[in-house]
Amino acid sequence: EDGHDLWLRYHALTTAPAGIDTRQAVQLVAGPGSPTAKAASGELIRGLGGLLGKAPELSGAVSRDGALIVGTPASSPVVAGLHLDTRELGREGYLIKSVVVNGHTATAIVGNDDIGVLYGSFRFLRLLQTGHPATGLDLRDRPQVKLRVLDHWDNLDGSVERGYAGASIWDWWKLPDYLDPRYTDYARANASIGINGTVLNNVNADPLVLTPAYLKKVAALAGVFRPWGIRVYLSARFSAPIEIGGLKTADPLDPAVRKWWRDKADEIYRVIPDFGGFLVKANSEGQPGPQDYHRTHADGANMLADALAPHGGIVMWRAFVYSEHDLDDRTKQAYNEFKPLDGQFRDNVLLQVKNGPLDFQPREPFSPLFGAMPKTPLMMEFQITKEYLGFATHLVYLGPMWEEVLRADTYAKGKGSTVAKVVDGQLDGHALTGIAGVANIGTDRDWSGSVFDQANWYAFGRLAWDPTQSARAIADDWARMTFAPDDAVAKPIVGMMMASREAAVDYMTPLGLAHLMGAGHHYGPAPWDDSLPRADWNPVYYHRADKNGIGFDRTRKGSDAVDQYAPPVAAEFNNLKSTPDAYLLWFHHLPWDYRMRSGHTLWDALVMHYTHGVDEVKQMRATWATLDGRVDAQRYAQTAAFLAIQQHEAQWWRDASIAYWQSLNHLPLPAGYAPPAHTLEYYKSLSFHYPPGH
Ligand code: BDP
Repeated sequence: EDGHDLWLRYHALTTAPAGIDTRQAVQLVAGPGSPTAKAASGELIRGLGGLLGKAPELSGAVSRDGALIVGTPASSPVVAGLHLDTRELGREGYLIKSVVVNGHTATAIVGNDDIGVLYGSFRFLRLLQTGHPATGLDLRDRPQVKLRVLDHWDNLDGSVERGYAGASIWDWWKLPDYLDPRYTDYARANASIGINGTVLNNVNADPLVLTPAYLKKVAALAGVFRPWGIRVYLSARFSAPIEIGGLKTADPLDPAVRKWWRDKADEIYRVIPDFGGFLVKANSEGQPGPQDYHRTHADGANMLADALAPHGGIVMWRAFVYSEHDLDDRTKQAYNEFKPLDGQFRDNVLLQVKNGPLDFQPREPFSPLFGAMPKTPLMMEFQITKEYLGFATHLVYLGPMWEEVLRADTYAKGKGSTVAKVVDGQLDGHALTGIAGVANIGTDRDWSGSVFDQANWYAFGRLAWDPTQSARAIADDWARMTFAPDDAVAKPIVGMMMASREAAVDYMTPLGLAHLMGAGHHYGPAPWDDSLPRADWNPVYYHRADKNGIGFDRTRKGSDAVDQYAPPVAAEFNNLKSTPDAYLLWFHHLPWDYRMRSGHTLWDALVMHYTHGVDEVKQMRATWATLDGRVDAQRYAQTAAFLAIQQHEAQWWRDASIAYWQSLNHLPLPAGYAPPAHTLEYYKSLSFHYPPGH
């Protein structure tokens, strides 16, 4: 097995699920219906065929026990005859219920629309894949978030920015004439976890994607994705009116520019009637934007929103903005820029905010924008691709990180104002809501660069559907579907996954440290680096370490980033005593001999955390070794080899970091802790010319 089948392997179950008689084919009562309805029954035929060893038989009525009744009340008389209450399912929701029809037991998979039925079909298959019986079922589910979107940082030349899983899966050269079967598999995999949108191109956008030749290619992909409930979106380059429109300006208040975008939107919708809208990175890291014309981000977003509105399209405007001219703490800049604009955006604009105020680090506190802009729908942006978390080889399950952010309490409207409630619209009453994940998908056979990186794609979809789900429960489903529905296999795997993120935080950036990786490619440790032209691109800017201490003072005595949070959160982080250890050096600059709650000095505690991170990876390797023979040889070997790389690199992170801090503080290591294997000069001398994804 090379991992290509993801969590949709449908290998034969060793014990038949209760309620299904595997001696005969399951009756599948489903109408022919729309392409989406066909996708649903097709998946059930494929899935049950694999799991039960016998494909179901299409049938007009239930005449045997164990049948499946699939459809909407509007399209299926059999479903309508069940008189189920589907009102609360809304759009895209479904119910799965054990019923009795014509004296026979059956399972109904019902939605108000075909896409709900498709999601319900995948859910039913998941139940069987994870070892649940097909009896006594009575569940209802619907997405808590409207837009559940993957952001591909794919370039038109086939490369992927921060991609560690091969090239872009979009074969622009052969599109629109050749539709690679992978496009359908991609859509199936996404539909199976409820993802309903995809931004095809990099936020550092090439305007060419908006030209007629490319729009035809985009339309071809949209056609493949449509039956699976997935809409396409494009990253729009703000200066496109100049670059491909021949205008002299891209000023959002200029009538000719506004007309250009309206015409462009009309043109797009002529070829892609259900086009989703635009994602925009503007005035960030050299990208053009409205500020080039002394206009605000709201002026820019609203212009595009006005062009898309007649067609029902939306704008996802990114808040990842910081400026080389702004001397304020970099982590404060997005809030400084956007908070004053609350209430100024059109109804079809979402602000897409990274989970933390800096940039997808192994750990950051939640972005203070969550809860601070009640009049604007804030869309969460997570990074699935592991740019800062060891690329494809390190086993780091991101579920716990995302859960930590979603469950964080903003206190915006008192206790219980979690980030999840901001994002799903509950807190401020928004109907337009969204979550985006920067995709980790490429042309590698296993899609994501490693088997375990598939779990991050999977968990993203599940959390986007319902941000209150547990990362552990999701890992458990994934492990059972991906490997085997067997405790002896799933439990150790879930254990490894659940420990993995904290391990990475510990060996890379413990106790609230951040942004200490190598310049540009972001591979490996370089806390000493001070070589980049912008101060806030350099690790030394973030750790502020010298012979006396370490950490970034963001309290009221320092940059006062704490006051961007609601008062109870600000008070918690401003006070050294109440700041959790996990965020200690994010908010405080402390002497090396500061006494931690544990009684250790800060320096000793740092060394212990680094070492613990490495030890956890050793433990993960040992756990994995016990699965030799219990999981297939190919995926076993890949994971074993990658864990060896991870252990080596965790050691490198630990040793290089400790060597550097010691060159500043000259302190001895706590008793029993091994010194770095090499000199600081050795770690500094390492260089990497062609790392992936840069
Ligand atoms: C940074 C990445 C860079 C992206 C940027 C972004 O290093 O490649 O372009 O985020 O999100 O983390 O725009």
